[in-house]
Amino acid sequence: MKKTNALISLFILLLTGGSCNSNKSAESKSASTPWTEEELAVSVPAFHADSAYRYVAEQVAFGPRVPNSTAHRACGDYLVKKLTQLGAQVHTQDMDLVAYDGTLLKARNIIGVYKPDTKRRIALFAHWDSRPWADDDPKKKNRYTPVPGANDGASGVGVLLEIARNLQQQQPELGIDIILLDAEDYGPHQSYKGAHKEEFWALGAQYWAKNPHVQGYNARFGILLDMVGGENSSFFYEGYSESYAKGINRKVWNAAHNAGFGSYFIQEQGTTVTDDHVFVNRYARIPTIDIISTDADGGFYRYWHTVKDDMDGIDRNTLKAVGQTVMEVIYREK
Ligand code: AHN
Ligand code: ZN
Repeated sequence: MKKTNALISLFILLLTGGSCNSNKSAESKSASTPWTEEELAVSVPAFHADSAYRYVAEQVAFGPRVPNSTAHRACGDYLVKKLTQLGAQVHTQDMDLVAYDGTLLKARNIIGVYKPDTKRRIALFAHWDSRPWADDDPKKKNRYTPVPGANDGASGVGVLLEIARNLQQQQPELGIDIILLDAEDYGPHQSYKGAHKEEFWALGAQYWAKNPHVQGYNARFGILLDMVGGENSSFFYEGYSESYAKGINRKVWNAAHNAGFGSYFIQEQGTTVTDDHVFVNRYARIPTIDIISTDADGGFYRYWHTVKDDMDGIDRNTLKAVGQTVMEVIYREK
């Protein structure tokens, strides 16, 4: 009897590819590989969420970082200064980018390099611009107002600056590049009547992926952070990341589970998102994943592209979960 039940269960498991939720035990949901002795021997510094939170707030305080605005220029200067203070060798790329509607964007990618002479490298990405219009706002009157971009933009950069602060204190084996991309979020307004193309997004990433800051640049893998500060965030395996860099997804989610952040990093498939990493994979051919918060229905952050994407929505616990997880990965890499 028991044996028959077990066989039926196995049969169902095979039929469903093991993805049936009701059939999944708590244990199999949080399955992860423990670190090896060698990996465990590494001391990974503590990511300070308060410090990351401050870096997020400092960007938001400039106002919306919309390309061609004064706040955008000032925040760019701040980021260059900050990365320099934090001991990185800083490269900037000033670009004239053409938006979907023909607007010329004076844009700037900002890259902080640690251990420039090391061949083995990891690239960490986030976009530092913010969206010119809150076109997902529930109120019609707000849909041409710029978003504060606390979560959508500043959160990823804030986490990377806190990682940079740690890199200055303790260097991992590999060289690390902190790559702050511009003009991610100047994609067409929802009211736009023309064709919506994915190349309208992530303009700074497309530039960088075709013209990296160092000739012949390569990295073992890349990690993009997007919307990593929202309250009650969850992170699923994003679709493009799965097709281009499945092993990196597993590595990162495994690290999260080992570090106790399994409640944030859900080991299940999520949405497919056109984001900076798509072009890094496609043009620079660096296997790169996107850590991007989505809910169980695949929707983005609740205040995504609304005027409420401000500091009130930023939760230090989420910054910590993501920041510590990325540090676990980069410090244990040999
Ligand atoms: C699109 O909506 C096509 N991509 C979302 C990428 C994004 C926008 N991430 C943050 N803001
Ligand atoms: Zn956005």
